[in-house]
Amino acid sequence: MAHYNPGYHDHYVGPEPKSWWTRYVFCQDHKVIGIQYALTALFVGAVGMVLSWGMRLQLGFPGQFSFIDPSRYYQAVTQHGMIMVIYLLTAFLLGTFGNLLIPLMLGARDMAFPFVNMLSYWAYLLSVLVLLASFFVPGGPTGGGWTLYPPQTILKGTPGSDLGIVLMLVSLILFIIGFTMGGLNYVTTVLQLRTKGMTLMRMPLAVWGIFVATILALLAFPALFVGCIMLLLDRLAGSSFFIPTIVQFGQLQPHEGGSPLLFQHLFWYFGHPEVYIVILPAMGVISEIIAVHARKPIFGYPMMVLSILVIGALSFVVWAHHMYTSGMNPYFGFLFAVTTLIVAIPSAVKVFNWVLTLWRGNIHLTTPMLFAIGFLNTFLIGGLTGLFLGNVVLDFPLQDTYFVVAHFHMVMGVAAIVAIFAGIYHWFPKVTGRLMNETLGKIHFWVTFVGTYAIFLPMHYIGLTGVPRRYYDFNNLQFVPESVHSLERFITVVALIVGAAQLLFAYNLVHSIFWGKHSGQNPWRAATLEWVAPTPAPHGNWGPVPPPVVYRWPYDYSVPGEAEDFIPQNRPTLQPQAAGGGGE
Ligand code: HEM
Ligand SMILES: [Cu+2]
Repeated sequence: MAHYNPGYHDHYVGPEPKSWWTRYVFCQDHKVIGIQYALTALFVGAVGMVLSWGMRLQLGFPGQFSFIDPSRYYQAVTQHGMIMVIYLLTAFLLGTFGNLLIPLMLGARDMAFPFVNMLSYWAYLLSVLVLLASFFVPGGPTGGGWTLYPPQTILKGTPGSDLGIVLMLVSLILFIIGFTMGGLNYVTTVLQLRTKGMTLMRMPLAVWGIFVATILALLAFPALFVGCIMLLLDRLAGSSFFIPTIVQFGQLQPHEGGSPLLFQHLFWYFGHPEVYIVILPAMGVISEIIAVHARKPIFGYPMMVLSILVIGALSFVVWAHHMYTSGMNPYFGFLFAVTTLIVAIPSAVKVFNWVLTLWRGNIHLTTPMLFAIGFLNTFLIGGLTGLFLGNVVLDFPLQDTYFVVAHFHMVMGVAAIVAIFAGIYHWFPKVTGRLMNETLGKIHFWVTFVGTYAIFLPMHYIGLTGVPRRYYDFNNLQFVPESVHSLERFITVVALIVGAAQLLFAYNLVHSIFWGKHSGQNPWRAATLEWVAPTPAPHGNWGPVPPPVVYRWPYDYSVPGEAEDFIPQNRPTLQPQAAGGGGE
Protein backbone atom coordinates (compact mmCIF):
# COMPACT_ATOMS: atom_id res chain seq x y z
CA MET A 1 0.00 0.00 0.00
CA ALA A 2 3.06 2.21 -0.24
CA HIS A 3 1.80 4.22 -3.19
CA TYR A 4 -1.61 4.64 -1.64
CA ASN A 5 -2.57 8.12 -0.51
CA PRO A 6 -3.18 7.93 3.25
CA GLY A 7 -5.03 11.24 2.96
CA TYR A 8 -8.07 9.06 2.51
CA HIS A 9 -7.75 7.77 6.04
CA ASP A 10 -7.07 4.21 5.17
CA HIS A 11 -5.35 3.81 8.51
CA TYR A 12 -8.46 4.39 10.64
CA VAL A 13 -9.19 0.98 11.96
CA GLY A 14 -9.20 -0.45 15.46
CA PRO A 15 -6.91 -3.28 16.60
CA GLU A 16 -7.41 -6.63 14.91
CA PRO A 17 -9.37 -8.91 17.28
CA LYS A 18 -7.16 -11.74 18.52
CA SER A 19 -9.26 -13.78 20.92
CA TRP A 20 -12.91 -14.79 21.23
CA TRP A 21 -13.37 -12.02 23.81
CA THR A 22 -12.05 -9.22 21.64
CA ARG A 23 -13.83 -10.58 18.59
CA TYR A 24 -17.34 -10.89 19.98
CA VAL A 25 -17.48 -9.15 23.33
CA PHE A 26 -15.04 -6.27 23.78
CA CYS A 27 -14.87 -5.65 20.08
CA GLN A 28 -14.00 -2.36 18.43
CA ASP A 29 -15.16 -3.38 14.96
CA HIS A 30 -18.17 -1.31 13.88
CA LYS A 31 -19.89 -4.34 12.36
CA VAL A 32 -19.78 -6.35 15.58
CA ILE A 33 -20.89 -3.33 17.60
CA GLY A 34 -23.83 -2.89 15.20
CA ILE A 35 -24.87 -6.50 15.80
CA GLN A 36 -24.47 -6.12 19.57
CA TYR A 37 -26.80 -3.11 19.42
CA ALA A 38 -29.25 -5.09 17.30
CA LEU A 39 -29.45 -8.11 19.58
CA THR A 40 -29.78 -6.01 22.73
CA ALA A 41 -32.40 -3.71 21.19
CA LEU A 42 -34.45 -6.61 19.83
CA PHE A 43 -34.33 -8.26 23.24
CA VAL A 44 -35.62 -5.22 25.15
CA GLY A 45 -38.09 -4.63 22.31
CA ALA A 46 -39.53 -8.07 23.03
CA VAL A 47 -39.93 -7.05 26.67
CA GLY A 48 -41.73 -3.90 25.49
CA MET A 49 -44.03 -6.02 23.37
CA VAL A 50 -44.91 -8.37 26.23
CA LEU A 51 -45.75 -5.31 28.33
CA SER A 52 -48.16 -4.13 25.63
CA TRP A 53 -49.91 -7.51 25.77
CA GLY A 54 -50.42 -6.98 29.50
CA MET A 55 -52.09 -3.63 28.85
CA ARG A 56 -54.16 -5.04 26.03
CA LEU A 57 -55.42 -7.92 28.17
CA GLN A 58 -56.67 -5.48 30.78
CA LEU A 59 -58.23 -3.13 28.20
CA GLY A 60 -59.94 -5.91 26.26
CA PHE A 61 -61.00 -8.04 29.20
CA PRO A 62 -61.04 -5.70 32.21
CA GLY A 63 -60.46 -7.26 35.59
CA GLN A 64 -60.20 -10.80 34.28
CA PHE A 65 -56.46 -11.07 34.64
CA SER A 66 -55.68 -10.49 38.28
CA PHE A 67 -51.94 -10.07 37.75
CA ILE A 68 -52.62 -6.72 36.06
CA ASP A 69 -53.59 -4.44 38.91
CA PRO A 70 -53.75 -0.65 38.44
CA SER A 71 -50.15 -0.10 39.56
CA ARG A 72 -48.81 -2.75 37.26
CA TYR A 73 -50.87 -1.33 34.43
CA TYR A 74 -49.28 2.10 34.80
CA GLN A 75 -45.86 0.57 35.10
CA ALA A 76 -46.51 -1.39 31.91
CA VAL A 77 -47.68 1.72 30.02
CA THR A 78 -44.64 3.68 31.12
CA GLN A 79 -42.02 1.01 30.55
CA HIS A 80 -43.56 -0.05 27.24
CA GLY A 81 -43.44 3.52 25.93
CA MET A 82 -39.94 4.25 27.17
CA ILE A 83 -38.50 0.92 26.01
CA MET A 84 -40.01 1.21 22.56
CA VAL A 85 -38.99 4.80 21.87
CA ILE A 86 -35.54 4.93 23.42
CA TYR A 87 -34.13 1.47 23.97
CA LEU A 88 -35.50 -0.17 20.84
CA LEU A 89 -36.10 2.41 18.12
CA THR A 90 -33.33 4.90 18.88
CA ALA A 91 -30.83 2.17 19.70
CA PHE A 92 -31.61 0.16 16.61
CA LEU A 93 -31.97 2.91 14.03
CA LEU A 94 -28.84 4.75 15.13
CA GLY A 95 -26.85 2.11 16.99
CA THR A 96 -27.34 -0.71 14.53
CA PHE A 97 -27.91 0.95 11.17
CA GLY A 98 -25.49 3.74 12.03
CA ASN A 99 -22.73 1.32 12.90
CA LEU A 100 -23.32 -1.16 10.12
CA LEU A 101 -23.99 1.23 7.29
CA ILE A 102 -21.93 4.38 7.73
CA PRO A 103 -18.43 2.92 7.28
CA LEU A 104 -19.48 0.33 4.70
CA MET A 105 -21.54 2.71 2.60
CA LEU A 106 -18.90 5.44 2.70
CA GLY A 107 -15.96 3.19 1.94
CA ALA A 108 -14.31 3.65 5.34
CA ARG A 109 -12.46 0.94 7.22
CA ASP A 110 -14.16 1.61 10.53
CA MET A 111 -15.56 4.41 12.66
CA ALA A 112 -13.30 7.34 13.49
CA PHE A 113 -12.89 6.32 17.15
CA PRO A 114 -13.34 2.56 17.43
CA PHE A 115 -12.57 2.42 21.14
CA VAL A 116 -15.12 5.10 21.99
CA ASN A 117 -17.54 3.28 19.75
CA MET A 118 -17.12 0.15 21.83
CA LEU A 119 -17.67 2.13 25.04
CA SER A 120 -20.86 3.48 23.50
CA TYR A 121 -22.32 0.01 23.27
CA TRP A 122 -21.25 -0.89 26.79
CA ALA A 123 -22.87 2.23 28.20
CA TYR A 124 -26.03 1.32 26.28
CA LEU A 125 -25.99 -2.22 27.63
CA LEU A 126 -25.51 -0.89 31.14
CA SER A 127 -28.46 1.46 30.69
CA VAL A 128 -30.61 -1.48 29.59
CA LEU A 129 -29.53 -3.53 32.61
CA VAL A 130 -30.31 -0.68 34.99
CA LEU A 131 -33.70 -0.29 33.33
CA LEU A 132 -34.45 -4.00 33.67
CA ALA A 133 -33.20 -3.98 37.26
CA SER A 134 -35.94 -1.49 38.09
CA PHE A 135 -38.49 -4.26 37.54
CA PHE A 136 -37.06 -6.13 40.52
CA VAL A 137 -36.59 -3.41 43.14
CA PRO A 138 -39.14 -2.77 45.92
CA GLY A 139 -41.99 -0.70 44.48
CA GLY A 140 -41.15 -1.79 40.94
CA PRO A 141 -40.39 0.39 37.92
CA THR A 142 -41.79 3.88 37.58
CA GLY A 143 -45.39 4.18 36.44
CA GLY A 144 -45.43 7.93 35.89
CA GLY A 145 -45.81 7.74 32.09
CA TRP A 146 -42.99 7.75 29.60
CA THR A 147 -43.01 11.56 29.71
CA LEU A 148 -41.91 11.37 33.37
CA TYR A 149 -43.78 14.55 34.28
CA PRO A 150 -43.11 15.87 37.76
CA PRO A 151 -44.42 16.35 40.35
CA GLN A 152 -46.32 13.09 39.85
CA THR A 153 -43.33 10.87 38.99
CA ILE A 154 -41.38 11.54 42.15
CA LEU A 155 -44.13 11.95 44.73
CA LYS A 156 -45.41 9.11 46.91
CA GLY A 157 -48.53 7.45 45.54
CA THR A 158 -47.19 7.01 42.03
CA PRO A 159 -46.07 3.43 41.37
CA GLY A 160 -42.30 3.14 41.37
CA SER A 161 -41.67 6.49 43.05
CA ASP A 162 -39.17 4.83 45.42
CA LEU A 163 -36.29 3.28 43.55
CA GLY A 164 -38.05 2.81 40.22
CA ILE A 165 -37.86 6.42 39.14
CA VAL A 166 -34.27 6.75 40.36
CA LEU A 167 -33.16 3.78 38.26
CA MET A 168 -35.16 5.06 35.28
CA LEU A 169 -33.37 8.41 35.41
CA VAL A 170 -29.96 6.81 35.92
CA SER A 171 -30.63 4.51 33.01
CA LEU A 172 -31.55 7.42 30.74
CA ILE A 173 -28.43 9.29 31.79
CA LEU A 174 -26.31 6.25 30.90
CA PHE A 175 -28.13 5.86 27.61
CA ILE A 176 -27.40 9.46 26.68
CA ILE A 177 -23.74 9.13 27.62
CA GLY A 178 -23.54 6.03 25.45
CA PHE A 179 -25.37 7.63 22.59
CA THR A 180 -23.13 10.68 22.68
CA MET A 181 -20.04 8.52 22.27
CA GLY A 182 -21.63 6.72 19.34
CA GLY A 183 -23.02 9.92 17.84
CA LEU A 184 -19.69 11.74 17.83
CA ASN A 185 -18.33 8.77 15.94
CA TYR A 186 -21.07 8.87 13.31
CA VAL A 187 -20.67 12.59 12.67
CA THR A 188 -16.88 12.49 12.54
CA THR A 189 -16.86 9.45 10.31
CA VAL A 190 -19.29 10.99 7.85
CA LEU A 191 -17.36 14.24 7.74
CA GLN A 192 -13.82 12.86 7.73
CA LEU A 193 -13.59 9.26 6.57
CA ARG A 194 -15.47 9.15 3.29
CA THR A 195 -13.51 7.37 0.59
CA LYS A 196 -12.11 9.17 -2.44
CA GLY A 197 -14.89 10.44 -4.68
CA MET A 198 -17.63 10.06 -2.06
CA THR A 199 -18.80 13.67 -1.98
CA LEU A 200 -21.61 14.60 0.37
CA MET A 201 -24.04 14.66 -2.55
CA ARG A 202 -23.03 11.14 -3.53
CA MET A 203 -23.85 9.70 -0.12
CA PRO A 204 -26.70 7.19 0.04
CA LEU A 205 -29.85 8.63 1.64
CA ALA A 206 -29.57 6.11 4.48
CA VAL A 207 -26.34 7.79 5.54
CA TRP A 208 -27.90 11.22 5.14
CA GLY A 209 -30.82 10.23 7.36
CA ILE A 210 -28.57 8.75 10.04
CA PHE A 211 -26.15 11.68 9.85
CA VAL A 212 -28.79 14.38 10.30
CA ALA A 213 -30.63 12.36 12.96
CA THR A 214 -27.36 12.05 14.88
CA ILE A 215 -26.84 15.80 14.81
CA LEU A 216 -30.40 16.27 16.09
CA ALA A 217 -29.76 13.76 18.83
CA LEU A 218 -26.52 15.41 19.89
CA LEU A 219 -28.41 18.69 20.22
CA ALA A 220 -31.62 17.31 21.76
CA PHE A 221 -30.45 14.68 24.25
CA PRO A 222 -28.64 17.23 26.45
CA ALA A 223 -32.03 18.77 27.30
CA LEU A 224 -33.25 15.41 28.56
CA PHE A 225 -29.90 14.83 30.25
CA VAL A 226 -30.13 17.96 32.38
CA GLY A 227 -33.85 17.33 32.93
CA CYS A 228 -33.05 13.88 34.31
CA ILE A 229 -30.28 15.15 36.55
CA MET A 230 -32.44 17.96 37.93
CA LEU A 231 -35.32 15.55 38.53
CA LEU A 232 -32.94 13.18 40.24
CA LEU A 233 -31.79 16.00 42.51
CA ASP A 234 -35.42 16.89 43.27
CA ARG A 235 -36.06 13.28 44.18
CA LEU A 236 -32.89 12.55 46.15
CA ALA A 237 -31.44 15.84 47.36
CA GLY A 238 -34.59 17.79 48.14
CA SER A 239 -34.04 20.49 45.53
CA SER A 240 -37.07 22.13 43.89
CA PHE A 241 -36.33 22.62 40.23
CA PHE A 242 -39.63 21.18 39.12
CA ILE A 243 -41.69 20.77 42.29
CA PRO A 244 -43.80 23.70 43.44
CA THR A 245 -45.00 24.18 46.96
CA ILE A 246 -47.32 21.25 47.26
CA VAL A 247 -49.57 19.62 49.84
CA GLN A 248 -49.93 15.88 49.49
CA PHE A 249 -52.04 13.63 51.70
CA GLY A 250 -52.56 16.68 53.93
CA GLN A 251 -48.84 17.22 54.36
CA LEU A 252 -46.76 20.06 53.12
CA GLN A 253 -43.99 18.58 50.99
CA PRO A 254 -40.39 19.74 51.44
CA HIS A 255 -40.32 21.58 48.14
CA GLU A 256 -41.05 25.13 47.13
CA GLY A 257 -41.05 27.32 44.09
CA GLY A 258 -40.20 24.83 41.32
CA SER A 259 -41.77 24.81 37.88
CA PRO A 260 -43.35 21.60 36.56
CA LEU A 261 -43.80 23.34 33.23
CA LEU A 262 -40.04 23.77 32.96
CA PHE A 263 -39.66 20.00 32.91
CA GLN A 264 -42.25 19.74 30.16
CA HIS A 265 -40.29 22.20 28.06
CA LEU A 266 -37.04 20.35 28.64
CA PHE A 267 -38.68 17.02 27.95
CA TRP A 268 -40.32 18.06 24.69
CA TYR A 269 -37.35 20.10 23.53
CA PHE A 270 -35.82 16.64 23.43
CA GLY A 271 -39.03 14.70 22.80
CA HIS A 272 -40.09 16.19 19.53
CA PRO A 273 -36.69 15.99 17.81
CA GLU A 274 -36.63 12.45 19.20
CA VAL A 275 -39.41 11.41 16.84
CA TYR A 276 -37.30 12.68 13.94
CA ILE A 277 -34.20 11.07 15.39
CA VAL A 278 -36.14 7.88 14.91
CA ILE A 279 -37.87 8.64 11.64
CA LEU A 280 -35.06 10.22 9.59
CA PRO A 281 -32.87 7.09 9.61
CA ALA A 282 -36.02 5.08 8.90
CA MET A 283 -36.70 7.31 5.89
CA GLY A 284 -33.14 6.83 4.71
CA VAL A 285 -33.32 3.07 5.00
CA ILE A 286 -36.61 3.07 3.12
CA SER A 287 -35.15 5.21 0.34
CA GLU A 288 -32.38 2.66 -0.27
CA ILE A 289 -34.78 -0.24 -0.30
CA ILE A 290 -37.28 1.39 -2.62
CA ALA A 291 -34.63 2.33 -5.17
CA VAL A 292 -33.02 -1.13 -5.12
CA HIS A 293 -36.19 -3.18 -5.26
CA ALA A 294 -37.95 -0.97 -7.81
CA ARG A 295 -34.76 -0.79 -9.93
CA LYS A 296 -35.20 2.97 -10.23
CA PRO A 297 -33.05 5.99 -9.38
CA ILE A 298 -34.38 7.90 -6.38
CA PHE A 299 -36.58 10.66 -7.73
CA GLY A 300 -35.36 14.14 -6.77
CA TYR A 301 -32.27 13.17 -4.75
CA PRO A 302 -31.25 16.80 -3.99
CA MET A 303 -34.77 17.54 -2.74
CA MET A 304 -34.65 14.40 -0.61
CA VAL A 305 -31.46 15.63 1.04
CA LEU A 306 -32.85 19.13 1.42
CA SER A 307 -36.07 17.88 3.00
CA ILE A 308 -34.09 15.79 5.50
CA LEU A 309 -32.20 18.96 6.47
CA VAL A 310 -35.34 21.10 6.63
CA ILE A 311 -37.24 18.55 8.71
CA GLY A 312 -34.24 18.33 11.02
CA ALA A 313 -34.06 22.09 11.46
CA LEU A 314 -37.81 22.55 11.94
CA SER A 315 -37.96 19.80 14.53
CA PHE A 316 -36.38 22.16 17.04
CA VAL A 317 -39.08 24.80 16.79
CA VAL A 318 -42.23 22.74 17.22
CA TRP A 319 -41.85 21.11 20.64
CA ALA A 320 -44.63 22.98 22.43
CA HIS A 321 -47.29 21.38 20.22
CA HIS A 322 -47.19 18.71 22.93
CA MET A 323 -48.12 21.33 25.49
CA TYR A 324 -51.10 23.20 24.03
CA THR A 325 -53.24 22.21 27.02
CA SER A 326 -50.54 22.76 29.63
CA GLY A 327 -51.70 26.28 30.43
CA MET A 328 -49.04 28.10 28.46
CA ASN A 329 -49.81 31.37 26.69
CA PRO A 330 -52.27 30.81 23.78
CA TYR A 331 -50.22 33.03 21.44
CA PHE A 332 -47.33 30.66 22.01
CA GLY A 333 -49.61 27.86 20.84
CA PHE A 334 -50.39 29.73 17.64
CA LEU A 335 -46.70 30.08 16.82
CA PHE A 336 -46.07 26.40 17.38
CA ALA A 337 -49.10 25.37 15.33
CA VAL A 338 -47.71 27.29 12.36
CA THR A 339 -44.25 25.75 12.57
CA THR A 340 -45.78 22.31 13.09
CA LEU A 341 -47.93 22.52 9.99
CA ILE A 342 -44.95 23.69 7.93
CA VAL A 343 -43.23 20.36 8.68
CA ALA A 344 -45.89 18.77 6.49
CA ILE A 345 -44.27 20.33 3.39
CA PRO A 346 -40.86 18.61 3.43
CA SER A 347 -42.55 15.43 4.67
CA ALA A 348 -44.93 15.49 1.73
CA VAL A 349 -42.02 16.15 -0.64
CA LYS A 350 -40.46 12.93 0.57
CA VAL A 351 -43.62 10.91 0.16
CA PHE A 352 -44.15 12.27 -3.36
CA ASN A 353 -40.59 11.43 -4.29
CA TRP A 354 -40.88 7.88 -3.01
CA VAL A 355 -44.08 7.38 -4.95
CA LEU A 356 -42.48 8.84 -8.07
CA THR A 357 -39.52 6.51 -7.55
CA LEU A 358 -41.93 3.58 -7.51
CA TRP A 359 -43.82 4.95 -10.50
CA ARG A 360 -43.28 2.64 -13.49
CA GLY A 361 -40.48 0.92 -11.62
CA ASN A 362 -39.68 -2.72 -12.10
CA ILE A 363 -41.07 -3.46 -8.64
CA HIS A 364 -39.91 -6.67 -6.96
CA LEU A 365 -42.29 -7.43 -4.10
CA THR A 366 -39.61 -8.97 -1.90
CA THR A 367 -40.06 -8.95 1.86
CA PRO A 368 -37.90 -5.82 2.38
CA MET A 369 -39.86 -4.03 -0.34
CA LEU A 370 -43.19 -5.01 1.21
CA PHE A 371 -42.08 -3.58 4.53
CA ALA A 372 -40.82 -0.43 2.79
CA ILE A 373 -44.18 0.11 1.12
CA GLY A 374 -45.79 -0.59 4.50
CA PHE A 375 -43.72 2.26 5.89
CA LEU A 376 -45.01 4.67 3.23
CA ASN A 377 -48.56 3.70 4.19
CA THR A 378 -48.34 3.99 7.93
CA PHE A 379 -46.21 7.14 7.80
CA LEU A 380 -48.72 8.81 5.51
CA ILE A 381 -51.78 7.81 7.57
CA GLY A 382 -50.10 8.80 10.82
CA GLY A 383 -48.90 12.06 9.30
CA LEU A 384 -52.42 13.03 8.28
CA THR A 385 -53.75 12.78 11.82
CA GLY A 386 -50.77 14.86 12.89
CA LEU A 387 -52.29 17.73 10.92
CA PHE A 388 -55.38 17.51 13.15
CA LEU A 389 -53.37 17.41 16.36
CA GLY A 390 -51.10 20.23 15.23
CA ASN A 391 -54.04 22.65 15.31
CA VAL A 392 -54.55 24.13 18.75
CA VAL A 393 -58.36 24.10 18.66
CA LEU A 394 -58.55 20.52 17.43
CA ASP A 395 -55.93 19.35 19.87
CA PHE A 396 -57.86 20.55 22.89
CA PRO A 397 -60.59 17.88 22.69
CA LEU A 398 -58.27 15.21 21.23
CA GLN A 399 -55.30 15.63 23.56
CA ASP A 400 -54.82 12.72 25.97
CA THR A 401 -57.39 10.56 24.17
CA TYR A 402 -56.80 7.38 22.24
CA PHE A 403 -56.71 9.49 19.08
CA VAL A 404 -53.23 10.59 20.10
CA VAL A 405 -52.23 7.01 20.89
CA ALA A 406 -53.41 5.97 17.42
CA HIS A 407 -51.60 8.88 15.77
CA PHE A 408 -48.17 8.35 17.28
CA HIS A 409 -48.26 4.59 16.98
CA MET A 410 -48.93 4.91 13.25
CA VAL A 411 -46.50 7.68 12.43
CA MET A 412 -43.52 6.81 14.58
CA GLY A 413 -44.15 3.53 16.36
CA VAL A 414 -45.23 1.21 13.62
CA ALA A 415 -43.59 3.15 10.78
CA ALA A 416 -40.20 2.95 12.47
CA ILE A 417 -40.58 -0.71 13.44
CA VAL A 418 -41.58 -1.57 9.90
CA ALA A 419 -38.53 0.28 8.57
CA ILE A 420 -36.34 -1.70 10.97
CA PHE A 421 -37.81 -4.94 9.65
CA ALA A 422 -37.30 -3.76 6.06
CA GLY A 423 -33.67 -3.03 6.88
CA ILE A 424 -33.12 -6.36 8.63
CA TYR A 425 -34.49 -8.37 5.70
CA HIS A 426 -32.52 -6.23 3.25
CA TRP A 427 -29.10 -6.24 4.95
CA PHE A 428 -29.28 -9.66 6.58
CA PRO A 429 -27.41 -11.19 3.58
CA LYS A 430 -24.70 -8.56 4.00
CA VAL A 431 -24.12 -9.54 7.60
CA THR A 432 -24.51 -13.31 7.35
CA GLY A 433 -24.06 -14.22 3.68
CA ARG A 434 -27.49 -15.85 3.78
CA LEU A 435 -31.02 -14.84 2.85
CA MET A 436 -33.93 -14.89 5.25
CA ASN A 437 -36.83 -17.13 4.29
CA GLU A 438 -39.13 -15.20 1.95
CA THR A 439 -42.33 -17.15 2.67
CA LEU A 440 -42.02 -16.65 6.41
CA GLY A 441 -41.06 -13.03 5.73
CA LYS A 442 -44.18 -12.42 3.70
CA ILE A 443 -46.44 -14.01 6.31
CA HIS A 444 -44.68 -11.84 8.89
CA PHE A 445 -45.30 -8.77 6.77
CA TRP A 446 -48.97 -9.34 6.04
CA VAL A 447 -49.93 -10.25 9.59
CA THR A 448 -48.00 -7.26 10.95
CA PHE A 449 -49.28 -4.81 8.35
CA VAL A 450 -52.96 -5.80 8.36
CA GLY A 451 -52.77 -6.25 12.13
CA THR A 452 -51.40 -2.75 12.57
CA TYR A 453 -54.40 -1.26 10.84
CA ALA A 454 -56.79 -3.53 12.74
CA ILE A 455 -55.23 -2.37 16.00
CA PHE A 456 -54.73 1.32 15.43
CA LEU A 457 -57.51 2.43 13.04
CA PRO A 458 -60.24 1.63 15.59
CA MET A 459 -58.21 3.52 18.20
CA HIS A 460 -58.85 6.73 16.23
CA TYR A 461 -62.57 6.16 16.63
CA ILE A 462 -62.21 5.23 20.28
CA GLY A 463 -60.34 8.48 20.81
CA LEU A 464 -62.97 10.51 18.99
CA THR A 465 -65.62 9.21 21.40
CA GLY A 466 -63.51 10.78 24.14
CA VAL A 467 -61.93 7.74 25.77
CA PRO A 468 -58.87 9.01 27.64
CA ARG A 469 -55.47 7.36 27.31
CA ARG A 470 -53.54 5.98 30.29
CA TYR A 471 -56.76 4.76 31.93
CA TYR A 472 -56.77 1.41 33.68
CA ASP A 473 -60.49 0.97 33.41
CA PHE A 474 -63.21 3.03 31.76
CA ASN A 475 -66.11 0.63 31.99
CA ASN A 476 -68.18 2.80 34.26
CA LEU A 477 -67.87 5.92 32.14
CA GLN A 478 -71.40 6.69 30.91
CA PHE A 479 -70.38 8.33 27.64
CA VAL A 480 -68.47 5.36 26.29
CA PRO A 481 -70.64 3.55 23.71
CA GLU A 482 -70.92 -0.24 23.66
CA SER A 483 -69.11 -0.32 20.30
CA VAL A 484 -65.95 0.82 22.04
CA HIS A 485 -66.01 -2.14 24.41
CA SER A 486 -66.34 -4.66 21.60
CA LEU A 487 -63.58 -2.90 19.65
CA GLU A 488 -61.32 -3.10 22.69
CA ARG A 489 -61.76 -6.88 22.76
CA PHE A 490 -61.13 -7.07 19.02
CA ILE A 491 -57.94 -4.97 19.29
CA THR A 492 -56.62 -7.18 22.08
CA VAL A 493 -57.12 -10.36 20.07
CA VAL A 494 -55.40 -8.83 17.03
CA ALA A 495 -52.52 -7.52 19.16
CA LEU A 496 -51.86 -11.05 20.42
CA ILE A 497 -51.89 -12.38 16.85
CA VAL A 498 -49.49 -9.66 15.71
CA GLY A 499 -47.28 -10.57 18.66
CA ALA A 500 -47.26 -14.20 17.57
CA ALA A 501 -46.16 -13.11 14.09
CA GLN A 502 -43.10 -11.52 15.68
CA LEU A 503 -42.17 -14.91 17.10
CA LEU A 504 -42.24 -16.17 13.53
CA PHE A 505 -39.81 -13.39 12.66
CA ALA A 506 -37.53 -14.34 15.53
CA TYR A 507 -37.58 -17.94 14.33
CA ASN A 508 -36.80 -16.87 10.75
CA LEU A 509 -33.94 -14.68 11.95
CA VAL A 510 -32.25 -17.37 14.02
CA HIS A 511 -32.95 -20.20 11.58
CA SER A 512 -31.62 -18.26 8.58
CA ILE A 513 -28.33 -17.47 10.29
CA PHE A 514 -27.48 -21.17 10.14
CA TRP A 515 -29.65 -22.65 7.42
CA GLY A 516 -30.71 -19.75 5.16
CA LYS A 517 -30.06 -19.92 1.43
CA HIS A 518 -26.59 -18.62 0.48
CA SER A 519 -27.02 -15.13 -0.87
CA GLY A 520 -23.80 -14.51 -2.77
CA GLN A 521 -22.08 -11.16 -2.73
CA ASN A 522 -24.89 -8.88 -3.90
CA PRO A 523 -28.25 -10.66 -3.88
CA TRP A 524 -30.40 -7.57 -4.53
CA ARG A 525 -28.00 -6.26 -7.18
CA ALA A 526 -27.62 -2.96 -5.37
CA ALA A 527 -25.28 -0.16 -6.38
CA THR A 528 -24.09 1.09 -2.98
CA LEU A 529 -20.63 0.33 -1.64
CA GLU A 530 -21.53 -2.04 1.21
CA TRP A 531 -22.23 -4.70 -1.43
CA VAL A 532 -18.79 -4.18 -2.95
CA ALA A 533 -17.10 -5.32 0.27
CA PRO A 534 -16.56 -9.05 0.73
CA THR A 535 -19.37 -10.87 2.55
CA PRO A 536 -19.06 -11.22 5.48
CA ALA A 537 -16.82 -8.16 5.48
CA PRO A 538 -13.43 -8.73 7.18
CA HIS A 539 -12.02 -6.51 9.91
CA GLY A 540 -11.12 -3.29 8.08
CA ASN A 541 -13.88 -4.00 5.53
CA TRP A 542 -11.95 -3.92 2.26
CA GLY A 543 -9.17 -6.41 2.83
CA PRO A 544 -5.57 -5.56 1.86
CA VAL A 545 -6.63 -3.47 -1.18
CA PRO A 546 -7.39 0.25 -0.85
CA PRO A 547 -11.06 1.10 -0.21
CA PRO A 548 -13.14 1.52 -3.39
CA VAL A 549 -13.09 4.85 -5.18
CA VAL A 550 -16.45 6.39 -5.97
CA TYR A 551 -17.32 7.80 -9.38
CA ARG A 552 -21.08 8.24 -9.32
CA TRP A 553 -24.16 8.72 -7.17
CA PRO A 554 -25.71 5.68 -5.47
CA TYR A 555 -28.81 5.22 -7.61
CA ASP A 556 -27.70 4.26 -11.11
CA TYR A 557 -30.47 1.74 -11.71
CA SER A 558 -31.89 0.86 -15.14
CA VAL A 559 -29.60 3.31 -16.91
CA PRO A 560 -30.60 3.27 -20.61
CA GLY A 561 -28.11 1.57 -22.88
CA GLU A 562 -26.43 -0.43 -20.08
CA ALA A 563 -26.24 -4.22 -20.16
CA GLU A 564 -26.87 -4.56 -16.40
CA ASP A 565 -29.72 -2.74 -14.67
CA PHE A 566 -27.43 -1.31 -12.03
CA ILE A 567 -24.00 0.32 -11.92
CA PRO A 568 -22.02 0.11 -8.65
CA GLN A 569 -20.85 3.43 -7.28
CA ASN A 570 -17.22 2.45 -7.79
CA ARG A 571 -17.50 1.83 -11.54
CA PRO A 572 -15.56 4.59 -13.34
CA THR A 573 -17.69 6.85 -15.50
CA LEU A 574 -15.37 7.19 -18.47
CA GLN A 575 -14.46 3.57 -19.14
CA PRO A 576 -17.68 1.66 -18.42
CA GLN A 577 -16.02 -1.68 -19.38
CA ALA A 578 -13.47 -1.51 -16.57
CA ALA A 579 -16.04 -2.39 -13.93
CA GLY A 580 -15.80 -3.68 -10.36
CA GLY A 581 -13.05 -4.22 -7.83
CA GLY A 582 -11.01 -1.79 -5.89
CA GLY A 583 -11.42 1.32 -8.05
CA GLU A 584 -8.40 2.81 -9.82
C1 HEM B 1 -48.54 -3.94 18.18
C2 HEM B 1 -47.73 -3.28 18.94
C3 HEM B 1 -48.17 -2.31 20.03
C4 HEM B 1 -49.28 -2.31 20.82
C5 HEM B 1 -50.42 -3.33 20.83
C6 HEM B 1 -49.19 -1.16 21.69
C7 HEM B 1 -50.13 -0.82 22.66
C8 HEM B 1 -50.07 0.27 23.49
C9 HEM B 1 -51.02 0.62 24.50
C10 HEM B 1 -52.28 -0.16 24.82
C11 HEM B 1 -50.60 1.76 25.11
C12 HEM B 1 -51.26 2.50 26.26
C13 HEM B 1 -52.04 3.66 25.76
C14 HEM B 1 -52.46 4.56 26.86
O1 HEM B 1 -53.15 4.11 27.80
O2 HEM B 1 -52.13 5.75 26.78
C15 HEM B 1 -49.38 2.15 24.47
C16 HEM B 1 -48.66 3.28 24.81
C17 HEM B 1 -47.50 3.67 24.18
N1 HEM B 1 -46.84 3.02 23.16
FE1 HEM B 1 -47.45 1.27 22.30
N2 HEM B 1 -48.05 -0.48 21.41
C18 HEM B 1 -47.39 -1.15 20.40
C19 HEM B 1 -46.20 -0.77 19.81
C20 HEM B 1 -45.49 0.40 20.09
C21 HEM B 1 -44.31 0.85 19.40
C22 HEM B 1 -43.61 0.13 18.25
C23 HEM B 1 -43.95 2.02 19.96
C24 HEM B 1 -42.76 2.87 19.56
C25 HEM B 1 -42.81 4.15 19.43
C26 HEM B 1 -44.89 2.33 21.01
C27 HEM B 1 -44.85 3.46 21.81
C28 HEM B 1 -45.75 3.77 22.80
C29 HEM B 1 -45.69 4.95 23.64
C30 HEM B 1 -44.65 6.06 23.57
C31 HEM B 1 -46.79 4.89 24.50
C32 HEM B 1 -47.17 5.93 25.55
C33 HEM B 1 -46.74 5.52 26.88
C34 HEM B 1 -47.26 6.49 27.88
O3 HEM B 1 -48.39 6.98 27.71
O4 HEM B 1 -46.52 6.76 28.85
N3 HEM B 1 -45.81 1.32 21.07
N4 HEM B 1 -49.06 1.23 23.49
CU1 LIG C 1 -43.90 16.63 18.43
